[in-house]
Amino acid sequence: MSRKHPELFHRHKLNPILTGADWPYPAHSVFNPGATLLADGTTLLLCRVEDRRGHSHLSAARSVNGIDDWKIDSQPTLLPDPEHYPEELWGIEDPRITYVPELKKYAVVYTAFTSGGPGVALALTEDFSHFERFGMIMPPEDKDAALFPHRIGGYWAMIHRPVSAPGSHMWTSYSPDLRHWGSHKVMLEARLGGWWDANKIGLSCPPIETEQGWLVIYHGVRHHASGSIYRLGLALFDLQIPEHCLKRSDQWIFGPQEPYEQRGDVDNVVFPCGYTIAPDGDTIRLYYGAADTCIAMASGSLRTILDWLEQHK
Ligand code: BMA
Repeated sequence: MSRKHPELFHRHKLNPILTGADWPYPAHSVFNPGATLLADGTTLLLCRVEDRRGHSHLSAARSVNGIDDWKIDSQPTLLPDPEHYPEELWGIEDPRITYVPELKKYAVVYTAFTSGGPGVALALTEDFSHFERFGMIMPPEDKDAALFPHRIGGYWAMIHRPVSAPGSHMWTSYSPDLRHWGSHKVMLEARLGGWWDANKIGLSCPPIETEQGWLVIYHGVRHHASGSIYRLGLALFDLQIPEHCLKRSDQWIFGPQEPYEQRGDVDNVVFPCGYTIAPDGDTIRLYYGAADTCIAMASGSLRTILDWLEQHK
């Protein structure tokens, strides 16, 4: 047996791949990007951009190779619109992108933040230039949400993370029309006590459809005397009943380790909101916010990740 933990995700040597200094307009920090591959193979990141008020908006960055030479929208791509959507008064954050073939549109599920707390909002887009806003679809306190790419049992399905006193767990909810949500089911609970994912967990990227089930990368928050540590774990869910957990890793698989992950506006945070899968169907790239300050990428093999989960469930 090796003395080292296997590295399921390998950090890119050019990390961090995007920082506020790359922005075409004043940006304090850029982090927690949603990600997708466009039809022509271009990688699009929808980045959370924080300004000096402390409020966030979303801006698109596009790159042919998904690593460098990013073309960043010269103006914010999606701004909060508190006049029409008061729940966005303090900004919009942490987008998760899902391409929905039935609609031929991308669903962007993001956090809308106001004095009432953070809630879950939805917008649809075909081109990341025009957006059809649905407003808040889950009231506060709720975040870390993403849509499944197709209906399950005839209904749209979404993962989200409402907060309640006993703990912050992941839930699945269903909708006939993307506006009205119900049939709420607990999907994955935060563990207790000394676990790395005790008390508070949340979805990282949108669920990944594999032959074995929905692969879910989630974050666990470990609170300790001098702060908290955001790390990632794995779980697999039934394709037809996505709140039914088939496997869950006991160990975390990725955590803050490099200086850009350990030091920033919020120390010790790795926070992916998106991934892309290469045409080989196996190579996954995880795009993540590092220390709430910049954007980094790490890649792995889906087959290797699923094999590891089988051995460590
Ligand atoms: C979470 C979210 C993320 C953030 C993380 C660490 O609750 O708000 O946007 O990256 O905390 O600060």
